[in-house]
Amino acid sequence: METVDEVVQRLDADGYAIVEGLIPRDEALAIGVELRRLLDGVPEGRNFFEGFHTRRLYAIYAKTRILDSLTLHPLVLGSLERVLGPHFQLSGPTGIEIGPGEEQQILHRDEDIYPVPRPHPQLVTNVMWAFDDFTEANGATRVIPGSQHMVEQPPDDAPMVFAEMPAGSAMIYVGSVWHGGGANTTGRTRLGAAIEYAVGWLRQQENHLVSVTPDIMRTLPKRLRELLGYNIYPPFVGYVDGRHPERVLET
Ligand SMILES: O=C(O)CCC(=O)C(=O)O
Repeated sequence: METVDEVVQRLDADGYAIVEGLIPRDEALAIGVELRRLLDGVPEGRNFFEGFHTRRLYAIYAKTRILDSLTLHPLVLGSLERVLGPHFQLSGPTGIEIGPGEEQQILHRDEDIYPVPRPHPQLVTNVMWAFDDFTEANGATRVIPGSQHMVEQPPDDAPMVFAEMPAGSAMIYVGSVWHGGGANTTGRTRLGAAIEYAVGWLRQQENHLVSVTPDIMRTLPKRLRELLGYNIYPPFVGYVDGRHPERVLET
C-alpha cells in the first residue's frame, strides 16, 4: 500500500499515480454490479466527449451509497490535501462505462473547464477507480506522463501510457495532466468511476446541492456532506443567510 508521500511524489513527477489494489477485488466487482444496475436504461453519450458508446452515471450521491467510502478513502483525501490544500470539495464525480466499439476520447485536461490563467496552483484532481480490470484493449485511460507541465497540447508522438490496473485499483491524476478515455476493442464494457475534486473556491462541476436533497444529506457522514458543498471556503465563501451551510440541516 502506497503512502501519501509516495503518491504526491508520483503526481509531481508524472501527473498521475496508480495505486493497485486500494480496495479488495471482490469489493470492486460488487460495486460494479450496483453501478451497472444504476446504469441500466441510461442512454449512451450525447457527444464525442461523452462517447457515443459510453454510459455515464451522474448525480451519484443522490442515487447510491456505494461510493461513499471510496470518496472518503484516507489515502485519497490525504493526497488531495497535499495537492489542492485543505479546502477542497467534490466537483464532477462520474461513473464511466466504456462500451465495445467506443473510440478513444480526445486528450484533454480536466481543469480546462475553468478559465483561470496559467500558471496557477492545481485546481482539480481526479481519482479513477477501476471496477473491472482496466486494459489497453478495453479502454484503460490514456495518460501523457509529465504533461501537467506542458502549456500546449502534447504532440501526437508524445510518449503515452495506458492506465492498466486490476479491479480495485485507483489512478489519482492532477487536473493539468493530458489524458483521455481509451478505445474499447473488446466485446465487454469497462467500468470505472472518476471521482473528481476541486479547490473549494471554484464552482463545482456538478451541482450537488441541487441533486442531493437535504433529507439525503442529513444521513451522510459529515465529511461527505462537506465535500458535497455543505462547507465554506474560509473565511466565508459559501455562507447561507450569513451562517455555515451545515446549520441549515439542523433546522
Ligand atoms: O474514462 C476514462 O478513462 C477517462 C474519461 C475522461 O477523462 C473524461 O471523460 O473526462
